[in-house]
Amino acid sequence: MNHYDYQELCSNFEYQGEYIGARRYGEGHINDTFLVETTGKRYILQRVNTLVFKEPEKLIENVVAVTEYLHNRIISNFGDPYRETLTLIPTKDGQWFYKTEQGDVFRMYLFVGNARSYQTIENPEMFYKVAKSFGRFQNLLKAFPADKLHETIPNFHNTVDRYRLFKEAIAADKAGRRTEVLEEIDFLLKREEEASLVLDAIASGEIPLRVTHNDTKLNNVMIDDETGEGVCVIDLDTVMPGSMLYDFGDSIRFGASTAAEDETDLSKVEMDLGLFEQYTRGYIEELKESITPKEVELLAFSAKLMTLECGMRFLTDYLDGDCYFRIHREKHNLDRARTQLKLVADMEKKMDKMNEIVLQYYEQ
Ligand code: ADP
Ligand code: GN1
Ligand code: MG
Repeated sequence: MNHYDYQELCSNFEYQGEYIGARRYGEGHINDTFLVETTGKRYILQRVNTLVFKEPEKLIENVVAVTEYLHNRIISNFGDPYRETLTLIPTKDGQWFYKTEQGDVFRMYLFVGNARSYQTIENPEMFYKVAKSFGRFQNLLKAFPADKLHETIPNFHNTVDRYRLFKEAIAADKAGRRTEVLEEIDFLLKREEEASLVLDAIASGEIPLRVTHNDTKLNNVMIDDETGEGVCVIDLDTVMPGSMLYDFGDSIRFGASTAAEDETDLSKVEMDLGLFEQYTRGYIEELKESITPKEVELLAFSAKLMTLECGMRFLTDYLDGDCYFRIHREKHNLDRARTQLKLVADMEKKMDKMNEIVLQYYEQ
């Protein structure tokens, strides 16, 4: 990445106070995130990853539309809109992003204070609260006009299309890594048949398209330091029409794992049924009124599907030479892919139990 003069970059935005400094922040895999300290408030400065988001102007339009809508909804619920959703800071010439001469796109947000995002669940109750947060987020957007949203990444959770891209990557073998990962390739190809279950149910109208978050990783929710409640859902770049199953499944994939996403000791990696239960309890509690029988039927399966899809995306990127997800070491994407496949295998063993848990909370 280029070296920027952060003070100069920030000076394009309408922030309050005098600039003190900026440092790299957070553990996202996609954008470059910086915490900006000033004598006034704190801010987040982000360089949007334009290899991933190929039409950044449209991405920003989505974020503006969604955050404006959420601000109003939160105000009508007597909440604090500057804390309970993201707030974009405009540039001095009234734009919602700043484009450098080289074409890099930056945006600035208010920093959500007295809260943190976590990489692992610290106690089961925390995961229950995270589930409620993502459930509430979806409820807040229930009446959002979906046709206002651009598809920021086409086919984002189209698992069938992800298989197509995976097979293309195997065939091209751009980085010459195919022979090293034959076992992982085989594991994924054996499970291709199930890839279309959710898409088929959407196509037949059995499950509805909703406005969903689509990237419901634990570190995309800010948890209040005092109350432990999920206070703000962040990373709104993939808010698009989707299925609630994507949001549920992706949360389980990351948050219910007993190990980090990039753990190299696979004996540590399992899907914790206790955490699965806490999340299911919170999610169904929030969405009981809208969840359909078909969604209930596919809820536990969606955890496996999203984990399989994510494992396949990591492996595809490994085969392609690590162009999409930011890596911090050699074979990082392979390590990530392997944890996901281990989780899939573990979920297959636990699927009956997972389905029982879903029914228990749905029928309660
Ligand atoms: P990425 O798309 O790369 O995942 P995110 O938008 O999720 O980027 O930001 C990365 C991290 O930065 C988050 O996990 C969170 O810790 C932190 N972060 C992002 N926005 C804010 C904010 N407005 N206030 C506080 N922390 C934030
Ligand atoms: C990326 O941006 P971040 O780190 O929250 C990715 C998700 C993956 C996740 C895997 C836009 O999420 O889809 O599930 O990594 N986001 C995008 O950790 O591709
Ligand atoms: Mg993120």
